Amino acid sequence: MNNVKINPLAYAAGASVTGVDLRKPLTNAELEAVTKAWHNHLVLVFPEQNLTPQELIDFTSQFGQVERNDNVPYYRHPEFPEVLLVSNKPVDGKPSQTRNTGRNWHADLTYTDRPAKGSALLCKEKPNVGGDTMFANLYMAYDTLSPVIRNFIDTLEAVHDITLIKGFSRRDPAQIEEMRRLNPPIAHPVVRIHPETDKKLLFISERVRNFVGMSEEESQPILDFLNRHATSPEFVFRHRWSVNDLVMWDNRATLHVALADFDQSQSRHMMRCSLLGERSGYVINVDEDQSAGSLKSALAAVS
Ligand SMILES: O=C(O)CCC(=O)C(=O)O
Ligand SMILES: [Fe+2]
Repeated sequence: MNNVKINPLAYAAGASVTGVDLRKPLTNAELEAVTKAWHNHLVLVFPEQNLTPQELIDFTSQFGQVERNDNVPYYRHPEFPEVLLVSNKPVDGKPSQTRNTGRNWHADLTYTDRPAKGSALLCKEKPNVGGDTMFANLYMAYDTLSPVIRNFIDTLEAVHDITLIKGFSRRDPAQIEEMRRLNPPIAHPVVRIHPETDKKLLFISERVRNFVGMSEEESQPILDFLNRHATSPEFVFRHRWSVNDLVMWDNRATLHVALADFDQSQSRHMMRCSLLGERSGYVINVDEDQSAGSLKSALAAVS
């Protein structure tokens, strides 16, 4: 028996979860109910959860191993490296480097060999209006492609590139250098099978540069189509935050984007914990891969 109540918030994804206090460990029955809802609705909204950083870590760790953010070792909570601060509040008098985090459609940590299993984001301060986050259902994206395209993408691999994070080049140069060094371009399959639900999904993102064996020129129109398709309004749930909302998403089956639809002079302050995903992909030598497929090399070969 448990008092957990699940209420769907949209067709594509999203459900609110009430009747549970996340400051305490979940009972087995609660954990089971929440996990089931997570797999069904992909994005869970737990309102009125005023958690401390430690409580956020403890809650998240009930769903897997919590990440320490070593691939992007900046803006972690000073005492809790597991907690990333996604905030527009100045740090030591300087603009926060995470003030524009998540401004293009992405899943977390796909530029690593362990894209996150899930992430939990807790809202501590928000602007009067806006600062919404949108989520897109990647099962729907896959299921609604024609058999011909599905067949085409079935064995494709996509090169995920940290430098395609929107606004990346405006970050601190020393941090850019370090983030590139820690996260060389990595290839992941475009079609993945979710390890828990066994369903196929379209694992695409706006942080993909090209497909393996294809030039950027060849890849771009297909990428544009797949990203546009995956983020069709019909597949999207839009969350309007309240303070102390905790939102936990299935990072393997969704994309998300943080909208800059708010007055930046007002504070928006979030704490995030991510769960380590299974190992996937391989580091790719972009120069070698590109020279194989590029139009330029084809022309050079015939001249
Ligand atoms: O701030 C948000 O709404 C989400 C930012 C983001 O992409 C993330 O925390 O993973
Ligand atoms: Fe994100």
